[in-house]
Amino acid sequence: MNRLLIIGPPGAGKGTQAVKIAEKLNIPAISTGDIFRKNIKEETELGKEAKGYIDEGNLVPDSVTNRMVRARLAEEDCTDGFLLDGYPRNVAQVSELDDILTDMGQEIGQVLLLVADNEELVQRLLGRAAEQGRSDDNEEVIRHRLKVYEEETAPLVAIYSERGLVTSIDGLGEIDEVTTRIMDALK
Ligand code: B4P
Repeated sequence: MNRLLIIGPPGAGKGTQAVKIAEKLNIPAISTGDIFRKNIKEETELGKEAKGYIDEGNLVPDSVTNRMVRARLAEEDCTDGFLLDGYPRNVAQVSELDDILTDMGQEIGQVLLLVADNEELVQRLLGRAAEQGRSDDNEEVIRHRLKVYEEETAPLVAIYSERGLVTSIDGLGEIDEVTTRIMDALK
């Protein structure tokens, strides 16, 4: 059963690849960032809670994020697998995801780690800023998001490596090349 996580720094291509891989595997791609952005656009209570954190490049509080992910994973389309993009993002969220999956009688199958160097990441995100104008894609906030990744999310690699779940993927090169690398790396 495909229960996959994709992790990596901002701009590594998580969202880009998650959609493509999930489509090939016929499972839902669940992006916490996308869910937050949709709620911000629709001005829901969740969106109002998340907006300030996202605009500054900080993580949204775990209480908000965990509740949202638990509800999403309980939906019927996740029964046969899912690809989680952007969650978990800190050590506390790892524990919460363990609890959620235990409650569902499931476990993580594989963790895909997308790797790219910082300057490439900044260039990609500035490129997206020019095209899409996302509120957290300006250079100051991008550099802060990279710092938050190093402090909060990078430690997850060791945790999941100890469980034998991590596969590193080179995130550089054409988008389709990276997709092929990921498909070849799936167990
Ligand atoms: P995300 O939406 O996850 O944003 P991201 O880290 O920038 O990744 P994204 O998936 O959008 O970009 P990608 O690398 O695909 O998070 C945004 C914010 O939401 C966070 O800062 C936080 O505030 C909040 N949040 C989300 N999850 C949370 C959680 N669990 N807990 C708390 N807070 C949370 O792509 C970037 C750019 O690179 C794109 O323009 C793309 O076209 C380009 N690109 C991708 N692959 C490429 C390639 N191979 N070559 C060239 N360009 C490429």
